[in-house]
Amino acid sequence: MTATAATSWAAAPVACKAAAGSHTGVPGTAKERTFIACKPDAVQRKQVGEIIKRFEAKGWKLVGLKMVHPSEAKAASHYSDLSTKPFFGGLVKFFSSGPIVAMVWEGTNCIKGGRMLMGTTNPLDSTPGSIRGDLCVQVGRNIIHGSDGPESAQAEIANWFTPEELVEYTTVDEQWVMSNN
Ligand code: IDP
Ligand code: MG
Repeated sequence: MTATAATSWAAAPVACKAAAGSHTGVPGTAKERTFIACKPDAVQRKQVGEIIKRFEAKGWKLVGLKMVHPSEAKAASHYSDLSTKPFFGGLVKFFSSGPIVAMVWEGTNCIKGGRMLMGTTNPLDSTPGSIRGDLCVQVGRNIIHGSDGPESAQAEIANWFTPEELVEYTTVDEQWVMSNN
């Protein structure tokens, strides 16, 4: 029997510590962060893995994740900018109707790019290939939330995650995703 040499990757340490500085990210840089949530319909329809797969495949990095069953008050505060809309009551009831998967993703252009991956608010207008374009048909059941700009990203990350709940680490493929010529 031939002895197998120890592989260097197996022993390679992975840096993993609480994010230094602001845990809400630095918009416009590779440290940009966005808040993404799989809504209650995504959890019930078992589309959480599909959503995560698409963000991973793009090249962004998952730096925070938890399952939460939001209270009505939490749902209302998350959607407070829509409080005057006629659908606000239904939206709050729906968003607090079951568990969601709350996440923070990190990487270049993840706020705007994340919105493009999601597709437009109304799935009937969402491009095929986008998450909403491929997986849903109803605006009130559009399975995913994503921050719509740098300010909302920072506010939403702070509203859902403490600094201790987010991690800073390096993945082995990062140079292949991030390098340029
Ligand atoms: P977004 O999720 O694409 O950012 P927003 O305008 O922020 O869209 O609206 C938040 C959520 O409210 C939407 O994702 C959708 O589920 C719901 N919503 C938006 N417009 C309507 C509507 O006209 N009827 C019912 N629900 C709506
Ligand atoms: Mg929005």
